[in-house]
Amino acid sequence: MTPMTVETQPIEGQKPGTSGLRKKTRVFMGPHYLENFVQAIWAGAGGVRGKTLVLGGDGRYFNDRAAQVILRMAAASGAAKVIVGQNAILSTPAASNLIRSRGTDGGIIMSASHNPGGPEEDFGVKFNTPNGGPAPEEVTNRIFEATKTVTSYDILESQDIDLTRPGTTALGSMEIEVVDPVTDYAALMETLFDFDRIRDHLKGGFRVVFDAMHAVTGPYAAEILIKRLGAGGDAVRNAVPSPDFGGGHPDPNPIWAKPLVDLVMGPDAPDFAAASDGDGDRNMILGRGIYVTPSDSLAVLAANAHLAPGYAGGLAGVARSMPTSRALDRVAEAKGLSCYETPTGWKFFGNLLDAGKITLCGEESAGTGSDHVREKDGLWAVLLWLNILAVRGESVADILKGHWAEYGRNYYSRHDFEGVDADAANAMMEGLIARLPGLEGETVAGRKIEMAEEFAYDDPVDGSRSEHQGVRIGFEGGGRVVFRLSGTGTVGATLRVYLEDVETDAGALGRDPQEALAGMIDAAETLAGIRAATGRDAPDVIT
Ligand code: VG1
Ligand code: CO
Repeated sequence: MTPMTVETQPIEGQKPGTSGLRKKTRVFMGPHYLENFVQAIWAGAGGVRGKTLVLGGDGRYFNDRAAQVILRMAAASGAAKVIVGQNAILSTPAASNLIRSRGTDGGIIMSASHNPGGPEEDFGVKFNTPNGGPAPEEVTNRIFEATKTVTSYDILESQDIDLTRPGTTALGSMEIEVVDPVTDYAALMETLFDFDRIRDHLKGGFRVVFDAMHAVTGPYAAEILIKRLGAGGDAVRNAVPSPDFGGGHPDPNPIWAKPLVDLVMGPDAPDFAAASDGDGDRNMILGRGIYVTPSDSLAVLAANAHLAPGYAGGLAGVARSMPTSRALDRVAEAKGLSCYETPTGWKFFGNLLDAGKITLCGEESAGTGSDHVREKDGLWAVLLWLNILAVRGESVADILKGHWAEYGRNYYSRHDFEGVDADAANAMMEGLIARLPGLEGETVAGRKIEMAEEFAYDDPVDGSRSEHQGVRIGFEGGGRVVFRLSGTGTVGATLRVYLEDVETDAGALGRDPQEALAGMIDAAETLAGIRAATGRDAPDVIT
C-alpha cells in the first residue's frame, strides 16, 4: 500500500458553520472537495501522526464512501488508530461518548444533522476535539485558514476496508477497530437512569412512541426502548436508517414530524411520544394532547433532573443558548443555580461542561444535553423525561401545567424564513444593527424597548470572545425578539426570528403561543421589515 501525495488547490467556501461544514452532497463529492477539507482538519488539529481518532456518521448518502476516503487519509498521515462505527455509523452523541470513554484524540462525524440527505441534498463533516465536543471556534478558524492554503493531501492507495463486521483490521500501519455503534452508548444510558423504574412504568400501561425519522437513532431506540425497557415492538417508528431518510427532513419539529404530532393529538394518543433528528442529537417531546417546546422541555428537565440517579446530587449549574427562552433562568433562579447564556451552537457549552460549571444545557432548536457527553443528545433527553415521568407518575401535560403555575410561562416561538436571498438578508441585518444604538427607550408596537444590542460572548473559562452572535431586543415586561442568520443551511440565507413573552398571570397560562406572541411578532416586523427583505408574507417554518 503506497501513500500518495495528490496535488490540489484551495476550494472557496470551506468555512465551518454552526456545526461543521455543510454543503450539497454533490459539492462534497466533487474533485478533491472532501479531501481538501479533511487535510485542513489534520492541519487544524495539529496533525494526526500517532493519534487515535473516532469516525462515524448518520448513515446519509455518501457516508460510506466518505468514511473510506477519511480512513485512507488518516492512514497516509500516520494516524495510529481509528475506531469506526460498524458500517461507518455512529450517532453524534455516541461518537462523543466514544471519543471520551476511549481516551482518543478526537473524531470526525459525517453528518448534516437535521438537513435532508441524498445525492441532491446535504452532506457534512465535523471535527470533535478530545473532550468529545465540537471543535471550538479557535480550531475551526485554523481549519478554515488551512483550506485556503492547501496545495496537496496524502492518501493511501488501497481497496475499501470491510466495515460491516465488528473487529480489528489494519490499513497500512494504522489499526482500524470496527465497533458496534449502540453498545457503549446504551451502557452509558444505564448508568444515568433508573431503567428498572422506567420498565415498571411501561409495564403498568404507560405507552411510548418514538419516531426515528428513518435516521440514525433507529437502532439505538430499538435496543434501549424495546429490548432493554420493554416498550412494545411498535414503539419505535421509522426505525430503519435510510440514506435519504425516507425522502423527508430528519428534523424533529411539528412540521417535519407532523404524523407524530397528529398521533398525540388524536384519539389513539400514547402517553408520551418523541422524535430525534438525522444524527440523533435533537429531541422533540410530546405528551397526550400536548407539544412541549424545546425551551420548556429544557426548563422542566432542569427542575426535575434530580429524580434520575445520574443527577440525584443536583446540578452544578445550567446554560442555554442566547435565543433559547428564559424559562430555564426562572428554574435556575428558584434553585439558586448559575445560569450561563452562550451563542448558538453546542461548541460553546464545552468549556462550561469541562470546567464543571454546568451539568445541564440546551438550545431552543430541540437540543438538550448534560455532562455525560459533549454533544446534545436526543435519546438521553427522552430517557430523562421517561425517568421523571416514571417517578412522578403524572402525565406530560400535568407536569408542564404544574411547571408553568410554579415558575410562570415564557411563551415562545421561532419563525424561520428559509432559502431567502442572502444579500437581502444580510442588508436587513446590517440595517437593524445600525439602528440598535437609538432603539433603547423607543416604543415599538406598543411596547417600550429596554435593551437593544448585538450579542457577544466572553467565555468565562478561556476568556475567548465571540462577536456578532445575533441581535437581541428586550422589551418592558420581559418580551424579547432575537434575529439571527442560520449557519447550517446550504442554499441562500435562512433568517431566524425568535419571539418570547413572559406570562405570570395564572389565568393566562393556557393561550395559543402565536396569539400570545402577536405583540412581539408585530414588533419584529416593525423593527426589521422582514416582509420587504425576504419577499415573504409568512414564515416557512414555525416552531
Ligand atoms: C441550528 C440551530 C442550533 C444548532 C445547530 C446544529 O443552527 O439553530 O441551535 O446548534 O443547528 O444542530 P443554525 O445556525 O442553523 O441556527 V444539528 O442537530 O443540525 O447539528
Ligand atoms: Co443534529
